[in-house]
Amino acid sequence: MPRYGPERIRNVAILGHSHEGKTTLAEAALFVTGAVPRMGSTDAGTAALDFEPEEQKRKISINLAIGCVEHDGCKVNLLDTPGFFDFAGQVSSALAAAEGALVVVSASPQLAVGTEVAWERLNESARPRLVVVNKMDKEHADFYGALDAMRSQLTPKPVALHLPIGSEASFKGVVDLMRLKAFVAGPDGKGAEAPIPDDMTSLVEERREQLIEAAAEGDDSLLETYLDEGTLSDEDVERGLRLGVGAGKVCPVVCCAATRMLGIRTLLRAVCDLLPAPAIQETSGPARAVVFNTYADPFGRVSYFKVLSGCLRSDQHVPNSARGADERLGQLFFPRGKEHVNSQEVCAGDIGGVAKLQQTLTGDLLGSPDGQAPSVAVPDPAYTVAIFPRSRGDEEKISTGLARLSEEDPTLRVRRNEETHQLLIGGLGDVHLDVVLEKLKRKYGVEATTALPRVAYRETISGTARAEGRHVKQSGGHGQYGVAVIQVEPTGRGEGFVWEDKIFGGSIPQNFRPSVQKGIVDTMAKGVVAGYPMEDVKVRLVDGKYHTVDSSDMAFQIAGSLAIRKAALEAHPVLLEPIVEAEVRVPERNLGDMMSDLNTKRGKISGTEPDGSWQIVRALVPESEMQRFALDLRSITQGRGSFSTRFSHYEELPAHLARQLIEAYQKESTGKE
Ligand SMILES: Nc1nc2c(ncn2[C@@H]2O[C@H](COP(=O)(O)OP(=O)(O)OP(=O)(O)O)[C@@H](O)[C@H]2O)c(=O)[nH]1
Ligand SMILES: [Mg+2]
Repeated sequence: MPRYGPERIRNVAILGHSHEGKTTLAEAALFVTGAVPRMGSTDAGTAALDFEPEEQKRKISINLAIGCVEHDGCKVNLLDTPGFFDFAGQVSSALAAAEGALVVVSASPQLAVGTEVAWERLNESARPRLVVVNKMDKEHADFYGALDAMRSQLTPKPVALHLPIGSEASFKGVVDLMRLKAFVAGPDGKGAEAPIPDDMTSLVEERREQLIEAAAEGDDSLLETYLDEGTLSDEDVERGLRLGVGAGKVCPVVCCAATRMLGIRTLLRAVCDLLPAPAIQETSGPARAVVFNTYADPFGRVSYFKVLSGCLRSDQHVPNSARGADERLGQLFFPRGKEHVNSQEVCAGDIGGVAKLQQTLTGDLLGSPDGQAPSVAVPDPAYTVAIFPRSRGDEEKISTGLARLSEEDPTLRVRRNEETHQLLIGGLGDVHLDVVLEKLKRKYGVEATTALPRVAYRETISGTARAEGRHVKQSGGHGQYGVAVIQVEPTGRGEGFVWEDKIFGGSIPQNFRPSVQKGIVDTMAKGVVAGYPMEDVKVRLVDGKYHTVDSSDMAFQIAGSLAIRKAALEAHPVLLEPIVEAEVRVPERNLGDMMSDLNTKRGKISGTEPDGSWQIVRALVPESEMQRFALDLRSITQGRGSFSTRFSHYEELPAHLARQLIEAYQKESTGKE
């Protein structure tokens, strides 16, 4: 592959609702430009870009996949992202490397949720974009319906750049409103220039007028010319569009039929014409690159990087100063899905890959440490489950596998809950975590199951009690003898454990009293009535008995433990549950449903606040009720809503719920003894 200067490179993220044809579009681009010998199909599992078994099984993209194509003297790196919301983390990676985006939609008047979500995402950084109306060949394909729906519901308002010639089965090409030329598929399958069909003249005129207006808004001086003269020259139209697109204000719409490979070359041409080239600090000088995505497998990782200045060369050593590492680069390549096009160098503005870096991870800079790596917000995990190995002894393997998987997936969070001793994995949804389990098995040979996480309840008491703990075994040999009598009462919330030694005289000698205390503290830490740590209890040691020969530290620890178990059960034990403060963002029309959902979750709404056409709901909700919230929110809002939670405080669990947990635990633990 020849070397392309940055001005002739376009890095383009492909975004949109699931199933609109993003991967197929990229496959078509690979095929029509001769980058691959066959047209891949996501239905048949032959797509170069959806090459992982988890993707082929579900017929959706899961990982960011990169394919480079050359067209018309331009090199376009297509970054195909998954449309499924669970894999939104991959969109972040793509946006870290791409200057521009293609938003792919179906030729339908129904605006998909994923289109709205992608649009909002791109608006956050005013990202330059083109809209691609795909599936023009399908029955009921409706280019103008799709265009009108987007123009009425999206800001900035998209504007047509290409118009389809024919529709459904007779779709055969496009009219380019900027060049005022028509392009149709020629007999050799390649695009050929053609006259604009007569029956389209007035339509073309009308839509070109709209395009010129949009171009005029790209630049103040153009706007003046336009207002003075009522029109713009062809060069000014192109310049205005380029400026407007670059500022994220003008969003031109093109159309195609990806499966039939129609409209793909004109689309690539529009990408080169209108989307911005990478902004490069320096084409010469020391090499600097940022790693924006990592693909992990048991044999080492593959790192995808974008060169910010200079050129990286195969077999070169480069520093990764953040990690204090010197990385030796192996063979560099340009990625095409799983295929690698080897290259001796990858230069400023371009995207490349390299295998087996030792320490470098996503987000790291390679080369000169000056300046900052472009950072992109990664969505926070919304759904967390506990993970367990299927076979005993596989804990280690699970941890290693998860560590590797989180290298390639910034939205996968792994942590151990010290209170419940569970290993937790957090992601964006249930499908996301299912895929994690499948990858653990396929790549790291370990099978795991999941369950909703154990909630970190706490135990305390609400009444007082007095109880005796008696540990006496004196049948033959050295006996065991310890008796402790305690009184318990609740302390203020948050005071923890309070110990009082109120023994007058020597019913328990001084040296054994700490043993009683230790027995009580250890038992409380493990849980007394329901298996959760007990706190906010004052224990008064009031009496006991000992034996000069048979008493021991251990015997008094056991006596203490028995005493607290008895006392706690009698002192009206209660459970405290963690309450989180949730902030939920939903479209206005879903507000009612959202409030009633939070109500059924025992939530207390603390307020709502409008945010444009959205509402922000704040509520205090028990953590146990929020465990499946990500899934419920998605079904209530079709995926538009988002939320965050943070721990607020502990509150008493309603008695009937507490009773269930206490009884279940008592049954289980008496069964064991
Ligand atoms: N008729 C028709 N079908 C298409 C076209 N493009 C894609 N499809 C079909 O639409 C379905 C989804 O295509 P994909 O390319 O996998 O969609 P995607 O946008 O990558 O989906 P995700 O990866 O889940 O986000 C497949 O069945 C394709 O064959 C098209 O131009 N015309
Ligand atoms: Mg896809």
